[in-house]
Amino acid sequence: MNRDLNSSPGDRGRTRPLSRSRRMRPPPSSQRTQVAIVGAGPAGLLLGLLLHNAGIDAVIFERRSPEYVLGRVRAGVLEQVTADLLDQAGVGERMRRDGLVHHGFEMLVHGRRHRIDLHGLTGGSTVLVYGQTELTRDLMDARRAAGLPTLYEAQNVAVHDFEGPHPYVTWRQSGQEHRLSCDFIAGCDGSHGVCRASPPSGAIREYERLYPFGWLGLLADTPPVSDELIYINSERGFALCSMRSRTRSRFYLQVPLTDELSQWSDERFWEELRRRLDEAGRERLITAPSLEKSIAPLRSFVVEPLRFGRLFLVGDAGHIVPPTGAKGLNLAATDVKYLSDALIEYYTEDSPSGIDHYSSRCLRRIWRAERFSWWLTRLLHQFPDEGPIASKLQQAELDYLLNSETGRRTIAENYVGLPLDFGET
Ligand code: RFL
Ligand code: PHB
Repeated sequence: MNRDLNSSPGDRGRTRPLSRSRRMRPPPSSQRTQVAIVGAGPAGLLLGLLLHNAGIDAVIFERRSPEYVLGRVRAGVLEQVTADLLDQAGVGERMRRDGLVHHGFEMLVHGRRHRIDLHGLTGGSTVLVYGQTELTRDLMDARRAAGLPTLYEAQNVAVHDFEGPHPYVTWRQSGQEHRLSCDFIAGCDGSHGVCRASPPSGAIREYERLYPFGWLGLLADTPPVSDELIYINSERGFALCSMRSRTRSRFYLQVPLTDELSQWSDERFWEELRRRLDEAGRERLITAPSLEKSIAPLRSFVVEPLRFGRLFLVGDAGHIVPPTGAKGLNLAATDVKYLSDALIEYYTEDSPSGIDHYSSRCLRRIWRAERFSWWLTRLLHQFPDEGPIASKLQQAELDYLLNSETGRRTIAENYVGLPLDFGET
């Protein structure tokens, strides 16, 4: 066991606070904290709050403004494990009030609808439809209310000496260079962050698959076309009808990677969606001006390991899934759970066991979700480069799965997500 976390016994006394004065939250000007968190997306904000609730200090560095962070439209579906974690962090009130509990979803395959009864097939599990933007706002509000330090618009954030006992973070703000010493660094800075790029080359292994298409998303104030989400496999390509509330909808279309946003007027989007929907969907579709429109490429990506001495990679910084399985934010939340438990164990029980197991515990769950997201992406999208046989094989697999209770249960079990502890290998 790596008890010393790369420090000498003499160092450990200095880097392991636990005296009463050290555990009080220092003002940012003291230039020292226990955990430096890079990135104020959902992973960084949730980690900061769980640590604060356990009496552990953290400072968050974010390169964007709060408005910019809240302007990104992303995830919409929360697993029960994620929703429970938000309750545990004390930010679940609005989510429980405004979130929509979904007992199932529909799959529209070549004009025929099939329902995946999540609740019935999994012995009572459901998912919660609640936008990532709202969840981020709840976390930001809780952080502000508790007076916790978040440095927005921090430039040139860099992480240093995390392989040794005295890591530190440097950044630039208002034209000045700053430095903050810490015990640990949590890299919650997403897929283009600085933390994943910081370990020496050779220390990190990357696994990647790119898909030959992207998702064009559109948000509009219009009622959902169905009470539940509809995942659509049509000859014209994948589409998804999702929602944020009873009056706000989110739609996605599979588009070629070469497409530009400027090619997609609202009119063209609605027309294409209509063509991929069935008659019942077309009848209920009410179009409205887009509030947001964006194209996201699809990617499966994992790095191993997720820990380098005193630096941890968390959420999208360590792994990306194609959004088809709605797993990205949920995985980020469970990484945070494993890391916060590990750090709390370290500070309160003087045990590095959770820290030592962080990477392997997360990776096992991550690979399960990567597999499901890859598989569902393959099942539901068109892959024109693979020829007509690929589409025939895909249809046969869907025919088999959707007409078998075992097949539908496989989809349902993966969609609602694994429990936090899912047994031995
Ligand atoms: P984020 O949200 O990207 O936040 C990282 C933050 O780090 C900041 N940052 C830096 N800060 C300081 N210095 C630097 N050098 C920095 N570099 C970056 C960034 O500005 C940012 O604020 O990562 P996090 O917190 O790990 O959260 C991950 C989730 O955002 C992501 O996995 C989900 O949105 C994925 N996802 C979905 N996940 C689900 O669980 N359910 C869904 O239904 C779902 N739908 C989706 C999705 C992602 C999508 N896109 C856009 C790929 C739908 C879509 C279309
Ligand atoms: C969304 O509402 O943004 C959403 C829902 C389900 C997915 C992906 C995205 O699988």
